[in-house]
Amino acid sequence: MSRIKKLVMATNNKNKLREAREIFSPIGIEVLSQKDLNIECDPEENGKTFAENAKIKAEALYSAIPENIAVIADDSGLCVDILNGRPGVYSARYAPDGQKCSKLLDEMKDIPDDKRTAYFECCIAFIDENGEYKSFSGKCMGKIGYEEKGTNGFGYDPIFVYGDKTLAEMSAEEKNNISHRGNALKELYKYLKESE
Ligand code: ITT
Repeated sequence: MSRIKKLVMATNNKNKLREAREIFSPIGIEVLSQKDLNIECDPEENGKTFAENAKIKAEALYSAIPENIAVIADDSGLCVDILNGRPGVYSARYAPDGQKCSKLLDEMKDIPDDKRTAYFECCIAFIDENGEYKSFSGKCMGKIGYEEKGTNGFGYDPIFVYGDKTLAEMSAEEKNNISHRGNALKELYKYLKESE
């Protein structure tokens, strides 16, 4: 069991919130949104790494909430090896939603199969109810496909191939079991259990 039963997620991305809830609700941790607390928070993400940006978001929300409640923030993105890790921390800004996958497929159109390796990375910044900060990260290794497949998930899921499927062809449970976000949140949960 975790000593933390409730936390608020510093995000404006409803898919991240949904995935965090899918992972944490069954183990007894309620994930509130900024909206649930009537807080608007969207700090400038000017860090150079996922960890820096996650910390910026977590600290901004922590200082905006009136009560002492634990906070998590997720900064994540897709890193393509042949593109030297791009779009990386710029994944959200790479193209508007709905054009991200097609733009990346276009950039990758002449890249052969063995050079299409990529990974998702997620950094979770956690600030507990006493203001103590810790960070956790997770990765998911895969490949960039040749076309968009599947309608589940969000962002780059339709072109990210893991095993023989894209993440958008997986159920929520299947994705959460192997995803960067799932792996990072599992690390956080392990810490919460150990630090009881
Ligand atoms: P917040 O900052 O408000 O949390 P955001 O969407 O701007 O939301 P990021 O700055 O962390 O979040 O950008 C991450 C982007 O990387 C996200 O918008 C997606 O395009 C992509 N991404 C992250 N996790 C993903 C996942 O599980 N599946 C597909 N794409 C993902």
